[in-house]
Amino acid sequence: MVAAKTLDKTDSISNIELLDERLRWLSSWMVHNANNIREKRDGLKVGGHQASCSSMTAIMAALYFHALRPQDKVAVKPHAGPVVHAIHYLLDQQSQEKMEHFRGLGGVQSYPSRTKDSIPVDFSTGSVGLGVAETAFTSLVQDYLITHDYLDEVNAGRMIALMGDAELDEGNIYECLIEGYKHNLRNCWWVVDYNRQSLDATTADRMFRRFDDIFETCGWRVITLKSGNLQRAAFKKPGGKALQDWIENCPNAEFAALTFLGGDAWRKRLLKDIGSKNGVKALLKEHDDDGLARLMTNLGGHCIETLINAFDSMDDDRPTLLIAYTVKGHGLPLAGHKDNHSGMMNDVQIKELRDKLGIAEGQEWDKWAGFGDNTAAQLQAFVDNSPIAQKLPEFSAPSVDVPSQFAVPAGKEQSTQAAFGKILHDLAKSDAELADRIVTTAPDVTQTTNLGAFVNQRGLFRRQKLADVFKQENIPSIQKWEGQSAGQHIELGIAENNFFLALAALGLSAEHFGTRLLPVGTVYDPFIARGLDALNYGCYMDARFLLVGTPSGITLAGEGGAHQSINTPLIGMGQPNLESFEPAYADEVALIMQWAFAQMQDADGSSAYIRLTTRAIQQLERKDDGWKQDALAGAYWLREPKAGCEAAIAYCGAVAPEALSAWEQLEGDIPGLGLLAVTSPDRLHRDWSAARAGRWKENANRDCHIEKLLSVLSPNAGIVTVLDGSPAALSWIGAVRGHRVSPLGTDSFGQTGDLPDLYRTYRLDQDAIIEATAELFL
Ligand SMILES: Cc1ncc(C[n+]2csc(CCOP(=O)(O)OP(=O)(O)O)c2C)c(N)n1
Ligand SMILES: [Mg+2]
Repeated sequence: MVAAKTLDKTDSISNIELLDERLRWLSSWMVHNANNIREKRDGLKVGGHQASCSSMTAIMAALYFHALRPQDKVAVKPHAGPVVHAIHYLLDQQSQEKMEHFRGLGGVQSYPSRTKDSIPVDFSTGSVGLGVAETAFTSLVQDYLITHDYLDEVNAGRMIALMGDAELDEGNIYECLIEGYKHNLRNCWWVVDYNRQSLDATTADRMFRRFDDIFETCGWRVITLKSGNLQRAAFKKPGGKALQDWIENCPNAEFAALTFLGGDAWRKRLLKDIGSKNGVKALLKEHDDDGLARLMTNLGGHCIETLINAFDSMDDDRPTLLIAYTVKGHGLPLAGHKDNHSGMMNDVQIKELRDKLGIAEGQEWDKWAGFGDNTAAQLQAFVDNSPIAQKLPEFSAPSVDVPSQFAVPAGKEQSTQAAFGKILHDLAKSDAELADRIVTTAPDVTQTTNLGAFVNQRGLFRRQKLADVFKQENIPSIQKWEGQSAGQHIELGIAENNFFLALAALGLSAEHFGTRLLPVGTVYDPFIARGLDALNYGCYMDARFLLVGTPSGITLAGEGGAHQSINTPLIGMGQPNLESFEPAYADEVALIMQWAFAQMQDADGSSAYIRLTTRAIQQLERKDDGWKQDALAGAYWLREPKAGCEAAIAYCGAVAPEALSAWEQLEGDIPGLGLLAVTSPDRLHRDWSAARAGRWKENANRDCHIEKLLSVLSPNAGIVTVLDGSPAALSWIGAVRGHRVSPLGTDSFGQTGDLPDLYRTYRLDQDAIIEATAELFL
């Protein structure tokens, strides 16, 4: 299954050259069709990137039709998306209809999407840099599976990123490089489409060789493909050395401009600069203008033979950066122009390209138009037997049993964070299969987020054994920090971006490798913002993980304004594919965690985010389990209101004691006052939106959970909402049935202080709740 296909090189080079050309055509045509031929209803530009695609077609042709192995996985530069679709079109795995609907509803997505595209997409891309780094974390996950005997080493794939050179400006690339080095990253290729152009401009010449240094320092092999075969042959001729030196020293912008201008401009410039050098005139004379342009742009990243030789040479598991020099817009009239990122060929230009390729008008979508029958048959056979045709389908891994309930940690006073740690610890001590599949991770906050007990029980993951020096020296420590291959905690450095990318990679283990892992990651709640794009990226790929943001809010008191999260409840509400909760009591934590592990495995499920606190509060005596179902739906009446009651208090999370004591103070004066325990503003709001949309879309007239809960109150009732976070997370509930709302919460930066001072200052205390409730009656 894993052996690379042996191909007759000479035959395959010429086939791949033709395929390169065909991919350039199909990707150009797809963009052209969407922008210039398909009917437009909104007057908006459709968009697409012909120059970015053609910059990469040779690299992609050489990879997909030669070097790829069935178990390898690829992240494709977002704006080269059309090229992957064209590849699958040649394999009859993509339809003309979807290509015609490029960037239309149900059509080929602008950027490769795991969840929205119909072709196999290993990694979504779009936010540049993230897909690249994701390959490294997926390789780490692969190693985790190998050392835990879930995957055979012989089936290890390479995780490959096909990246634009501007992606090298993204900071997350370097954070990932450092983390990769710590974990002995292997089986990872990053192939740079080094066209030295980004969106705005040509790249700074000063960067030459800088990337080599950086990557080599981090243990990577760097291979640079500067020239193609034609250039290398020319360099060997008289005058060739002068030409080579000239190319070496030519600034990026000038090279790009001359590329755009073409053969005549190249000739004039070369004659001016090096015409007097031995052999140069004669060398230039060997080529007509077109030939000279071809020679000058015969860079490594456009030369199939150079590319496949390079791929063939990378036959071990060393992480490798392959810098393939290219021209943005290669083979198109856009080549080299600094504005070509969103530039498109006009009608005349696309016609000229079509004619040059011998494609008749009306046959633009024919896979092999312009080739004779024999060549067409030969190419089809070649493609059908190529590596990409052998690509393994994604796996669907069976679910892991989740115990029907998690024991609630004992203790009259507990914090939700401590309860979370204890529940995980209990799982770690159990022989439940679930416990074996849990992988925990944290960006340098393992201990302060209560993951320590799990790690002590289940061990720190390291491919190579890592001694716990403190233990060896018999220095007492509560933390066992010995790394071993069987460990189940992946310790990461502090970079939160890496943390979220690791969670995403772990959360796709079922689909990528056929073994379901259940990742649990903890992060200080405010620093979710630091990795937010990576979190969004993981959710967009529908990776499944349990995120725990803790501690949170101004309840963090002494830690001050830089550590107190404010808007994370809104992040939880706004993020698709992530169900968020903020429990107040330990039994709610147990309930939600149990639900989350099932939800993470449900085909229509999602990831989950739980916002926790270190504030220990008095636990409740429950009469029965009646509250549980409602709690999972987002809220339950902790104190049931009387029918027609004029007021209610709705609280969420750490401020439960304040809400409860305010309720106790008020219920004598306001008989039947309700106290609503909100466990998930997110689920309440989603359900409300879905129910409203459902009335129109599916003609399904159903009440949503929050509507049902609030229907007990008088239509004129007022509601005080309170949480340690943005008040907007709850203030909306007034809109459900038209109740007046007085929202309490934090909407300015926190500061240091003790809890009574801060809750008073930010109006989260019992008095503030009483004042707000009283005001409802004014
Ligand atoms: C995080 C992020 N920022 C900005 C963009 C918009 N954008 C898309 S491609 C691009 C430039 C990419 O240049 P490069 O990686 O060199 O690709 P090329 O098209 O040159 O191959 C930019 C700025 C984006 N997609 N993601
Ligand atoms: Mg570029």
